[in-house]
Amino acid sequence: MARSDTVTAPPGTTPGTTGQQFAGPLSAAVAELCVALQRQVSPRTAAGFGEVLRRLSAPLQVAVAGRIKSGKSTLVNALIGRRVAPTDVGECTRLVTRFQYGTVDRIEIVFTDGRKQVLPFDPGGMIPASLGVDVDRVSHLEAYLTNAVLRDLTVIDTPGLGSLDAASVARTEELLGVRGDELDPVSRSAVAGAEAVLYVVTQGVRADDQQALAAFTAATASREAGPVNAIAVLNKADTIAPESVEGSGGDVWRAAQLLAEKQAHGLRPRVADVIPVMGLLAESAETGGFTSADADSLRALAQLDRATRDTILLSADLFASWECDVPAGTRVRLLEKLDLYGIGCALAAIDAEPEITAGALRRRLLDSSGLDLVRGKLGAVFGSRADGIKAAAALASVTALAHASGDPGERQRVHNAIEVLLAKPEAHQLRLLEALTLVASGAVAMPQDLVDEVLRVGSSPEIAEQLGLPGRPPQELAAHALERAGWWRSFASFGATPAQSRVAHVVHRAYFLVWQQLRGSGGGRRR
Ligand SMILES: Nc1nc2c(ncn2[C@@H]2O[C@H](COP(=O)(O)OP(=O)(O)O)[C@@H](O)[C@H]2O)c(=O)[nH]1
Ligand SMILES: [Mg+2]
Repeated sequence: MARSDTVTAPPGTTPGTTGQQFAGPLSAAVAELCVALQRQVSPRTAAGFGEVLRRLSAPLQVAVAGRIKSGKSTLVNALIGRRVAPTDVGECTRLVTRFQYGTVDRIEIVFTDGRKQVLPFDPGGMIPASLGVDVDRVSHLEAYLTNAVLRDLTVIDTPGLGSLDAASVARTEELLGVRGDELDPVSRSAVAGAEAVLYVVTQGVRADDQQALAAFTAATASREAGPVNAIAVLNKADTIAPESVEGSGGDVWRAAQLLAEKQAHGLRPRVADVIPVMGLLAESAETGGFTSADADSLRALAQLDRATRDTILLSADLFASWECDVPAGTRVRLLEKLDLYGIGCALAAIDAEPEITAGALRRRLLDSSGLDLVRGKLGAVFGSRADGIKAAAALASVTALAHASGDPGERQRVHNAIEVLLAKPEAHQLRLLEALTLVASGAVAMPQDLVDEVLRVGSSPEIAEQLGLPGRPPQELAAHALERAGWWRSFASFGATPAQSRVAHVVHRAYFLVWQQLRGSGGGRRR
């Protein structure tokens, strides 16, 4: 594994007492709890805890989920910065593939009986579209790659729910933990699930997408996806017809933004917001798919007379088939890499700057794709919260393993140990994540304005955003935090159900800690 064999701690990690590196103090605390509990439970449960420990020191596990053909594999390639996952057709698009960091590039087929077999890359450096083995006996693929992004993130590409192929759906669900109760509890269900989800939707998001999202017990088999650990993208933004979106003013990005906001509304509170992206453009620009030969072809297209150019840009069919000086094969290749919108962007860039280099053109396409925003969001949300997400997922796994043991004494010991951990002041962030998940999933009902407030406090890494007062001066933030702390304390005592009251205490404390922090930074004192 990447982390366990590093000698010096990567930045932003916390060393544990056992010599492993963790995403932060919460993960380290849960790891200590696992080590201590291993001596007090049956060998079977202890083996499960060992698995939890192993995962705690690994990078955050993010599943890329969504309907088939929504562009998941394309986006995975763009994020990793390498065209390695097959897209469109082939056996592998029906399998779950885990992309993780390794010191040498290597692919392994993992069979359902646990056996592994090395799989050579295809001549293009991709996972071969056909495996040459009986796919029905394959559990999933493990791809170890040297790409730096994977040091912090293990990316799990999924075939997608909603595909017609029942077997692929079953495999995806198993890996994400949805059907956890049917699996062997020690080795799989409690620990195999993803910890976070990047959910890919396209223009026509449907009700069953939302059901699928709700069903993702993302963090582990027993935890749901919520705004803490789920991000959604509206992919294929380039294919949106702006005239079909009111208020877009004919602009594709504006149209995508409006649609994304609408979808965010429908998906809330499962995800905090939906970011538009053009995965194909991002993939081509980021993985070397877009070459200087492509830039030359685009320059040739830019030379065409205006009438021809306008005609072929009307539709992909016309673009590929219309008679003109640029060979049809060349045009089809451009379509495959950039689609019509990307080609239009490139031509506009060449018009504005005829001497533009292939490198600069590639950068323009990357900027147009919106990938940087997705990366930024991944960093802000998953990066800053990896510790809490991993720790919460591990605690859920520990609880699930204790339950699966069937021994009431064991269950009680585990329960007590978790209570002790959660009672410590350092564990506040974990309690806040738990409260947030309870409120987001509707398990604890609250008036909508309070739900929104809890979500804001719990799911933003920035204090001013947590308080809903971006850009305001520290004194104002401090006063607001104190006021809300007081309000939530009285809500906890008066007029709340017991479940609401527990959440309210946690929110009160969150505001109190924010206030302390603001006071500390303003007056030169730190807490
Ligand atoms: N126009 C356009 N096509 C895309 C985009 N992303 C993916 N595609 C295409 O959609 C098809 C399905 O993509 P794939 O990544 O295999 O989808 P998956 O089944 O969700 O993994 C492929 O032909 C991609 O080239 C995009 O942002 N825009
Ligand atoms: Mg795919």
